Amino acid sequence: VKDLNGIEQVVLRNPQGASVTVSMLGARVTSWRNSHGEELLFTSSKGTVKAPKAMRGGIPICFPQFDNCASPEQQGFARNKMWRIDENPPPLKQRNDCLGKSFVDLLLKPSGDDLKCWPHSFEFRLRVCLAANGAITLISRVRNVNGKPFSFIFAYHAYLSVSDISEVRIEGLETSDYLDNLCKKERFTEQDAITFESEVDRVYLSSPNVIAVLDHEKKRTFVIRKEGLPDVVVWNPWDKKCKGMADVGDGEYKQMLCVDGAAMEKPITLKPGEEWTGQMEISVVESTLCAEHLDLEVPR
Ligand code: TA6
Repeated sequence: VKDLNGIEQVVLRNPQGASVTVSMLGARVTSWRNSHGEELLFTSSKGTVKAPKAMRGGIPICFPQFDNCASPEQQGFARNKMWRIDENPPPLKQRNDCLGKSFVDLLLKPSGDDLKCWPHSFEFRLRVCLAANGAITLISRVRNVNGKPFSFIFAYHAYLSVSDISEVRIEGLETSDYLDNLCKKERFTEQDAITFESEVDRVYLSSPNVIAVLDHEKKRTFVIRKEGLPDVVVWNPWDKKCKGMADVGDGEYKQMLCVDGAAMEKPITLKPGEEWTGQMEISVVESTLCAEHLDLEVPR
């Protein structure tokens, strides 16, 4: 299936009617719908989908570096590259490999231009899976095919769609330390569940692997489970920054919340031949009982 700009995308569907759309541009999940057809990810109404810069929203992949050399791209070039489908993906062995789910594997290898900017050869395999219960799982495997070790940062920059950011609470990061990007990356310790009254841009460090995003107005909880990703980035630009963002409509900050499974603070290092795996699953519970009643095993 092609999008409006002629860019190939893959649509996964489950028998219950849920769907996931993945664009070849950046291997970005651009849509995730539940079995009622309701969109669960935020995408900006002003989004442009023109290579090499993709639309704002969905789930972009941030890799391999935070600042891009001599390029306007932010948070790594992978999100603005054309990936390709692996028609012969490796066989599924275990539940973590998306056994019993519909899935697609996308591949990225660096081009000559990428190597000028970040001189390390890698193979990146992203597996995107849709489960029978509508959960989406993203599994990234990065292999070092270089002669030397290299280090990289990584994030699943998930733009969740919420009813109204003021009605949202994140549970599971209580007591985690975080770096505040709005305070020169100063380190603080979280004291409570997170709620939103102004701009938030934080990297929660070595955080628990299960967190819950409760949307009280929609009576919905996103449950995020991660593996191999120590950090969680939480970001909402709020009104002022939102006005300065050309590709976001005024007031659209209310409907978005970025919660990223990430390896940001300490880069991942791979020796030649080594492979790293980082996985994030997002499922939805149509209820906002607090996490302990939902049996989410959110550590507190
Ligand atoms: O995830 C947090 C953050 O890095 C913010 O500092 C903010 O600049 C934002 O992400 C950028 O998102 P974008 O999708 O434009 O890369």
